[in-house]
Amino acid sequence: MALFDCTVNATSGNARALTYETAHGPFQTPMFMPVGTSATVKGITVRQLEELGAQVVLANTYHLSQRPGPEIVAEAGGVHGFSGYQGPMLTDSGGFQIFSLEDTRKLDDDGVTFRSVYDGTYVRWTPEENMRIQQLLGADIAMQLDQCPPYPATREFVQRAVDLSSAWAKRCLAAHTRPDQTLFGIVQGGMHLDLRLESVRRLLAIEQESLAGGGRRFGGFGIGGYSVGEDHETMFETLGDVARALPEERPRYLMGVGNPTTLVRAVGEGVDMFDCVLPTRTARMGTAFSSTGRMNMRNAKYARDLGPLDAACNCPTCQNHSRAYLRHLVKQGEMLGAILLSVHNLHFLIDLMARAREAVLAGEYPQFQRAWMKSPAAKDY
Ligand code: PRF
Ligand code: ZN
Repeated sequence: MALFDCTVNATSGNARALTYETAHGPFQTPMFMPVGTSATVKGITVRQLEELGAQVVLANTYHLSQRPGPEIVAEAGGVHGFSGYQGPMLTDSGGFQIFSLEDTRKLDDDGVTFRSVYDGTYVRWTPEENMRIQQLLGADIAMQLDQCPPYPATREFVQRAVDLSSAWAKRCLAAHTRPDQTLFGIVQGGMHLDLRLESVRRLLAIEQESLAGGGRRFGGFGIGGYSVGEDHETMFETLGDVARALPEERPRYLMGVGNPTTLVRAVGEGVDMFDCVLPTRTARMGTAFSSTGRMNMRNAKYARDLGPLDAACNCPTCQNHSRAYLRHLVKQGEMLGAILLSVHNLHFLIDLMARAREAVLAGEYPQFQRAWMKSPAAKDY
């Protein structure tokens, strides 16, 4: 297979199983991607990521561009050489971080100016500058610079975010030249189906124009702007139509979503890839996903519970440690508690998507989804 080729191995209902080729090997979908914001999945070693069966690991352009800086990462061999992770990697553009972390930012048609949370200095990003940084970071997949509107937002505000994100998509695609890296466009449009479909049409038109001029195509598509405060059902009113408006033979990546039940439902709507800090962030707060729903490991009911965290799980944490021990670690603020729960939560989502893929390959995804929705794991959704 050639670089960035995408093969549809099977479909079942609207769910898909893809294989995608990168310079650091293939990945297979449906897939959950652990988030390593600052080129580290917090508390987890590269060896553990491999053992967990992580396929693609994320890093964030915002954070790495501020510390240690893209030149230092590039000198170290890019995000792969720097972090030691040799599988496929993806950098998010950082657009989302600017719009969520920064209260002092100024948007204009040409780009965005913001104050770094690291040292308060002003930083100017045009789409071209963002591409320069992501090409220095050298992940296998780069994301376009986009604007993610908050929720709720007026229709006019969301329309402007689509206009700006489309204009930036075109400039990012034109500025992107690194041969061993591909660029994903990002769909915006808030909760308005017509604006979302307009965003898709514009991305595809930009790509056609680029190809006609001897330029590149998008390697896949991010679906941004969801999970920004709306409830689950609101997202599902439009998600399926948006996903299925995108080209069939390219990956669809729902950005920043990590709730297990949302993943199962989104795969059923034709989404292929996910990332989220949820499994690792909640682990650091003492919360575990499980086959019986979320567990708060601080709870006194686990004080003398010598059973495994989740009897249905075969991760290293569940193979080796009791609930009583995990509760003790979490209660004492021991760093091992956060690490062991992070391992378990990452395993939970990675394994869930591996099983989703098996179901698609067997032609049984609708049954898989129905069984999940009836299971106790879906209850605190
Ligand atoms: N855009 C980008 N990254 C993102 C998002 C987005 O809209 C979201 C929204 N859930 C998460 N991460 N570039
Ligand atoms: Zn486990």
